[in-house]
Amino acid sequence: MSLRLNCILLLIFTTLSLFAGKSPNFIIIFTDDQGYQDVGCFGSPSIKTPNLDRMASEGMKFTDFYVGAPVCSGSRASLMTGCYCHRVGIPGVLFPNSKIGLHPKEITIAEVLKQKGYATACIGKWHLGDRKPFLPTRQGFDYYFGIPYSNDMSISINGAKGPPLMRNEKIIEHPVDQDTITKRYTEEAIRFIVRNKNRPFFLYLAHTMPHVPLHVSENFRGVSARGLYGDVIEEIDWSVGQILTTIRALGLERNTLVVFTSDNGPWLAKGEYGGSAFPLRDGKFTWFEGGMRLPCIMWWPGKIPARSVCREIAATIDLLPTFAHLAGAKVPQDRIIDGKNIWSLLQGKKEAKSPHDAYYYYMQAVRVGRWKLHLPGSRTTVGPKRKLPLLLFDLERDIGEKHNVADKYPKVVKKLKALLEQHRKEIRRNKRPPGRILK
Ligand SMILES: [Ca+2]
Repeated sequence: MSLRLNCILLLIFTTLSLFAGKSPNFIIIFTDDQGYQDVGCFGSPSIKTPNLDRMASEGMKFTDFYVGAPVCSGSRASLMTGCYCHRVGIPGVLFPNSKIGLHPKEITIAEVLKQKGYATACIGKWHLGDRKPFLPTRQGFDYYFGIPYSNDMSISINGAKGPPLMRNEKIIEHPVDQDTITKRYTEEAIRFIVRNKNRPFFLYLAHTMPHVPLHVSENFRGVSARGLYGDVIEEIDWSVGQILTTIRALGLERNTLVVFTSDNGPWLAKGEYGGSAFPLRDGKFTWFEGGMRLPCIMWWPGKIPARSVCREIAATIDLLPTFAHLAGAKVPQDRIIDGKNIWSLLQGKKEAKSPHDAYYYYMQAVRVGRWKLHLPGSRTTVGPKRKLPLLLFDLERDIGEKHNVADKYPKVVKKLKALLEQHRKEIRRNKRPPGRILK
């Protein structure tokens, strides 16, 4: 065949596939309390994650990827709504039976994609309210299967205590057998993908692990050099492999964007049962980098360049607008959405820059390019308890936030402080309430 004919055929093929108009599938794999270092390709010295490493080598690794809160519910509120968590009234952690939940009128990623006829499933930890009006089934998901909050939270049924397992709006097991939970989430996820292979789908797979208490199935007990925590991550890695293998086996890899990240940094007080954020400072509950910067990998063969690394600031709040853009769906226009479309970053364009001139950490710190400013009193879970002063770090030179350079750069301090004050005022002015049950 001549080169020319080849070119023409290629052109016809490309045009046809462009006009096939097939909306892409989206999968978010969201782990719980997994630290920045707890993936092989993010530098773990002892945890083996061949599937995540392969995902990164076929896709894009994000080195500066942020969540919306250093704790579970706030982080999930941000992911689901594309907003800073204080804006949607869910900054903290919700407990079982809470009368508060993500407001039913908030528009989740699932609801955005529903406009375009997506099949949607939430499998795993929800943690945005377990009372009926707050469940995933009331927030745009066709199907829910999972533990509705953290696995260390417990309810009492007929004298037995522990977290429940739910299918849609019913408790189907109590207390849930957590040893098999990662495996069962994976099986449910695969069933959902296979069932919906011929239509666009959105799968939100939010693992219960590696939040303590750690549980792992028989096949993975004792496999890791990093002890039980490593076993748990290696089972999650297996799960990622199962999902990607299913996508490939169904021939969906050129039409499916898969995002892997964690909800907040490692719970360092748990010692060997918690993760590591090295080389970042601190972990969960704090807005040091270790609390809110997480390992992130995005995968879409043919669309996201293989072996690419993005060092621009990006965040979970950006997924809603980015998915909406790719699906041809509308981002809500009647309210403020903080996230931005980062499709140009995913395409690996050299000139692509973060759409965030400033990224805000939990109303307490701000990053502008290389600079990060903490207001006085930043929370810390490591070392002696003492009130920290105003801090300025140069993250380019000091990724571990060790050297406070506030005295050296008063102009930078002034600028970042003004931005942060403005952000705090703006959020207080334009925040929306959480959902509340009166009785
Ligand atoms: Ca968490």
